[in-house]
Amino acid sequence: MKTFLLSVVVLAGAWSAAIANELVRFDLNTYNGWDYTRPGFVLNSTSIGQNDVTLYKASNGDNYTLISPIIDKGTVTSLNIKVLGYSKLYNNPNYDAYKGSPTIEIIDGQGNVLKSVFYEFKDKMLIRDFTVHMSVADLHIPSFKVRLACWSAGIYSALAIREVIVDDGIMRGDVNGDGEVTSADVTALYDYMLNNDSSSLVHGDQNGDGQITSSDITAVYDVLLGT
Ligand SMILES: [Ca+2]
Ligand SMILES: [Ca+2]
Repeated sequence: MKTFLLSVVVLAGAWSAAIANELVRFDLNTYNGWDYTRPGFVLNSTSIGQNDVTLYKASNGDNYTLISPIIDKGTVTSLNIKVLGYSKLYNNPNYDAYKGSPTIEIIDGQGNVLKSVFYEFKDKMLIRDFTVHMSVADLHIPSFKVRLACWSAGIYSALAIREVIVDDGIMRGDVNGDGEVTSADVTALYDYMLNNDSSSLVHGDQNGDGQITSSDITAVYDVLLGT
């Protein structure tokens, strides 16, 4: 095993782009199961590409929101939610970027809000993209959805959603949580499994099966070796 570890050290220097486990996505090609709560509207590549998936309060009072499919992939302790959106371009004095500021919510199957983050636009820039990182801890429910809304937006202040990516916020292979994947991450698992030393163990369950076993060491090697 020592020989293998040494070879990993060499490979680790060439390794660069770790990714987290993607849980759900919304974009031009992936929108099945997403619910845009605007009556009669058809979600498709054209409507998304034309920035027609807008979040606002309609004249009848309905809030048009975008809701993800149910996410049910085991206990989630952290989330990254990236949203690419555009403020709608209105040449109108009633335009108010603040009202078009998005709210991202974690909701349960009944629509109850479990976590919420408000991303406030502080200026009147009309077109922008933005990223929200949302951390969710101890979410002891079997499943959840992500809801995007602009609760105070109206017809002159809508926000269009173009892309949403939700991942588990855990870099694959980064057991000790230092932002890199190196042999130290393998060592951290060995320290825990052989010596019950959890001092470097931040994300031990790499394969998401709820246990820390040799399979998690294999998962780290898979990242290190690029397989
Ligand atoms: Ca690491
Ligand atoms: Ca595991």
